Order: sequence, then structure tokens, then C-alpha cells
Amino acid sequence: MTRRFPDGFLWGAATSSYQIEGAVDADGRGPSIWDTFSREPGAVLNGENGDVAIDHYHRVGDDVKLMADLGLNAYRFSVAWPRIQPTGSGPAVQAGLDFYQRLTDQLLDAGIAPALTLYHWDLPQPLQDAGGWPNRDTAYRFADYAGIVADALGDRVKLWITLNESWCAAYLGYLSGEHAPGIQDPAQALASVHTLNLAHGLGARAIRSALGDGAQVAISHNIQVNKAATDAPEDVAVKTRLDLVNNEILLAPQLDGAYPEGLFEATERFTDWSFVRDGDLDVIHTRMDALGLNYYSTGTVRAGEDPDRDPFQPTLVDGVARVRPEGEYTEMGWLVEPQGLTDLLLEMHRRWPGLPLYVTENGAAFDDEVAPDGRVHDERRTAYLHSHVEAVGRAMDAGANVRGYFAWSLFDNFEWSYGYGKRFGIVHVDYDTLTRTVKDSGHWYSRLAGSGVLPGVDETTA
Ligand code: PNW
Repeated sequence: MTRRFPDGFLWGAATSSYQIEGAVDADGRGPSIWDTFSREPGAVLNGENGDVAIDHYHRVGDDVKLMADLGLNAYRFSVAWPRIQPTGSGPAVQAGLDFYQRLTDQLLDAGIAPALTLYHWDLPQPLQDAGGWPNRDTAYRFADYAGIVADALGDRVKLWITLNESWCAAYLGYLSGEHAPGIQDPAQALASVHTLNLAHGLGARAIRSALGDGAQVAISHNIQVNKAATDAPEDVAVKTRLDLVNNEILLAPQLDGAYPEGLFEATERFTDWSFVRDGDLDVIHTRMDALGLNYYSTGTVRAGEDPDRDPFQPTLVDGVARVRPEGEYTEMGWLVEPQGLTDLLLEMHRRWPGLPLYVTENGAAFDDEVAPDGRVHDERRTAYLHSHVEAVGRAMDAGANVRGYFAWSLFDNFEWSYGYGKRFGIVHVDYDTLTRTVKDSGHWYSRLAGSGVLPGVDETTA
């Protein structure tokens, strides 16, 4: 059966500033928390960092040309806050804005719709020195920054994403410490969630007041999709408790205007939530035009103790054991489970009927090499993308209002604490020469983008 997607469906690929740009000292850019964190011994595998990354900052023209050759009709990128405001506040650096104005002009010339993420984890270091995301003031700084970028790029960009994965920013940054700034403190993590929620709402308002209804405002969440290992009440209870502190803590205030029932009790041993002020929930509940979902995998959980768990790493929910079902796993150790994406989209549709949805990231890390024939035969990635795009189609058949899909990632790039060791790209990057080579999955994706029809997994010729 041929799977055909609607006209106007966005077929894009996604990246983020720190992961691809390099040029960390160029044109007045200030340091971000990732510049600092990646220099701490042991923080990133092999001591790698984003100083050069894939040098996108200097190769932006060729990179856009490559997207055009692939026939993408959308591109999701993020703006590096420290290029716009090196200290996180104060006047904008024109050279920083110029870079993104050139990028968006080139995209539009090539018929590629820009989808702009304002924050993909590169917080200006001076804002961390002032307390970072646990500090309420960071939300107001973010709103100022959002307004600056909206004024500068609002004539070119229609789809605005306030924050990428606030779950990661709060919980990997301030709870597990795997990401910058590398703090392990449940109280700071929960305060960060609230500041990020507030930042989203204030940022959405800043964009709206600069651009009116011409702009579509969204956020990208990596909702944790978990299944209970069995129907036993204790296993189901574990899943419900995880959903509460991972997902509902973001979705409920943003889309329903209130923190979910039971959240404050479930976390009272860490914080009294006194940082929530009158009026905050109204701000957080500012109308969104679309919801972005980043999906990679589905977890399975049961009640119990996890033998693999690092006992020194704090957690918000005790008594959780992770189950590793049989199946295919990517290089990240993530189970390939496309049905989880269908379920997620349908669950969002059930709760907020008609809300436009975008898959703002989906993809897989595999070990790829350039073969003697000069190509990258990444069959497993093609199969992954195929099964997940098919999963999006199934959700649309059942009524979900999905408007676009963005592969993560356009390029192999700096994969955070894994450094350059994990390759997610549909375009291979040789880290010695920085040469870009479209992988077979990229050729496959190009066919999909060009036709709106799901190709077979073997349709990978250029
Ligand atoms: C997302 N987790 O990160 C990010 O948006 C990308 O920048 C990143 O490259 C991509 O997914 C692949 O990792 C995540 O631990 C990082 O569950 C970690 C997790 C989830 C998403």
C-alpha cells in the first residue's frame, strides 16, 4: 500500500547551534554553559567539545545548498543565545543577528521554511553564574532575548519554538548532571522546571507581541514514553509517578494552566514549591499554536530496584526498575519502537484535539562509515526512519493533526556528553576533513521529501 502524506506537509531535518556551529569565539559570541562544561574533566567522552563542531558557522552557504539538493522544504535550527547577547542580557550583537538573517534568507531563497528554536541548551555562562535555570530571573532574560530575535527575524520565520526539551535542560542539567551545568540537586532541578515553564510563557508572549498572529508559537518536548511492564498495580503506579514528574509537570501547566494534581506532594521532600507566584500559571498557559514532539524510544518500567542504577545519582522517583525488552537497539542503547510514536501523537490528539503537532526530532545513532564506493550504506537508519514515518502516518489516519516531520539530524554532530562518538546524521561528516557525504538514508529521505510518498527501504539511489 502506498502511504501518501498531505500537500504542504513539512519534510525537514533538525540541528542545534552548539552541536554544529563551532566558531565559538567568532563575532563577539560569549561563552555558554556547554563551553564551560565540556572542559570539565570527564564531562564529555574523550574530552571533546563544540569549539569547531562541523564548522557550520563558516560553511552555512554550502550547507543550505545541500539541504536544497536534498529537496527539504523545512529546516529546524537553533539560535545561539550567546551570539545574540554574550552575557545573557543587554543589547544585541548585530553580527550574531546577521548570521541568522543570512541563514534564513538563504533558506527562503531555496524554498525551505525555517523553524527556529530559541533555546537548545547553550545558556550564556554569566546567567549560570547568576544561578542559571533555578533562578527565576533567567526566565525574564529569556523573554528579552526572545523579543530581540523575534524583531530581527520575524519577517522571515513563521514557526517559533521557544525551548527544546526543557526536560533535558532541567533534569540532565540539574538532576543527573550528565549535561551542562552538571549539577546534581533535585531542588534545583524542580526550580529549573518552573523557570523553564515561565520562560516558555514569557517567551511566547514576547514573540506574539512582536509578530502578532502571523507567528506560530510552539515548544518541543521529549515526552518520556514509558510502558508498565505488566498490569500489576505496582508497575502501573511506577509509570504514573514517572509520567507526573517527567511529562505532566510540563504539559499540564503549559496546555491546561495548572500543575497536575499530586505533583507537589510527590516532590515535597525536595522543595516546597514556594517559587511559584500568583499569576505564573496564566503566563505559562499562554496560547500555543502547535506542539513539537521529539521522539526516539519507548521505555518499559516496573516496580523494583534497578541494579544498573548509579546510587550516587539523585532521582525524583524511587523504586523504578527499567526493563530491556528483546528488540533492536541503537548505538545510544535506545530500543527501536515506532508504535510508541503513534501512541504519543494519538495521546496528544486525544487530550488537545486538533492541536497541530510536529515531530520536531526523530532519528537514530548507528556506526556509519564511508564505504569504498564512496557512499554510506546506513540501512538500519533508513529502516528506522521508514518505520517511524509510517508510524506518523498511522497516527494521522486515526485523526492526529500532524503538520510536519523533522529528522534528527541533518548532519552528524556533537552529541553532547557522547562527543562526536554517536552519529545521528542523514549526512555523514568526516571529522578530519569536515567533508559532508549524503548517507543512503539521506537519499531515501530526499525521495520522501520530494514526493510526499513513503519510499521502500531499498529506494536509496541518489
Ligand atoms: C535530544 N535522554 O537530546 C536533543 O534535542 C538533541 O540535541 C540530541 O542530539 C538528540 O536528542 C539525540 O540525543 C536528548 O537521555 C538527549 O533521554 C538525551 C535524552 C533525550 C534526548
